[in-house]
Amino acid sequence: MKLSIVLSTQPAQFNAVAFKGDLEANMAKIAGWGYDGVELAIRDPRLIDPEQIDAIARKYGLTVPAIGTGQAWGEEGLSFPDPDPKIRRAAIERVKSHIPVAARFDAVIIIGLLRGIVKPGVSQEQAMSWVIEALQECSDAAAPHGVRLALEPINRYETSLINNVADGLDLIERVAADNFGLLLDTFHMNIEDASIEDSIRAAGDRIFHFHVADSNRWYPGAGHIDFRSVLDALFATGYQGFVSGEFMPLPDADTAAQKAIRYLRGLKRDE
Ligand code: LER
Ligand code: MN
Repeated sequence: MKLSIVLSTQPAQFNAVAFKGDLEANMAKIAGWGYDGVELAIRDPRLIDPEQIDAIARKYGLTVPAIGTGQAWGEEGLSFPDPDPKIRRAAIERVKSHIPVAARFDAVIIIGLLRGIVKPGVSQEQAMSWVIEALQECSDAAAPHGVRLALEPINRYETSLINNVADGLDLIERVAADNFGLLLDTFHMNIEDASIEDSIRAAGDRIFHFHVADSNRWYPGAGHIDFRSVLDALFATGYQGFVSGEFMPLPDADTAAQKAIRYLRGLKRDE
């Protein structure tokens, strides 16, 4: 099992990103604890130097399996279904601007909260149709670069757009692009999906990336999700990607990261 953890390249408000601040120091620590990769949360690719990040990641033997884009929503308010066409366009262009970085790392581009919420005055149908058009445009732009996009079903308390895996699979049919799939997150599935394992089996080879946090969004092992069963179901689909830790920095980021890897590596599984 290849394990990564979310690492922010800029300061951010999102509280399940454990590591913020000095990139090299963080990568050194993360590699030292035995992680194989870092999932990079990047608000705007113009604010980072991909060559420098690549060099640091290589130095510590870390892969970059995925790029998170949600800070553009959290910090700037960009989203696909905004009633303002300028904001919708900016959200699409922001995702497209991640494509060269994603291609460099062979990383999946994550569409989490950038898919947005339904704002006042916008119908659910209109919002969904803007989301679908945006995802089609971004998937089409990414395809020639061999880059894949992964939409993350997110629980109802954060958005009313695509909450569970069934919604995600319906969206995949409507977007109809081979390089468009899903990022499944155990925290959200624990809230929204009747059976995490059944949802994983239903998503099958459309699972492009995977987030782990326990039921309380603490590190795996701190809540009541049965990770042994969940990970067995995930790898039974033929999943070859990373299992990426995205959990609260509690009791502190370093302790959470170390407890997570110790727990996940210690599970007796079929793999
Ligand atoms: C991001 O990966 C995520 O899981 C969401 O909860 C962001 O709000
Ligand atoms: Mn997530």
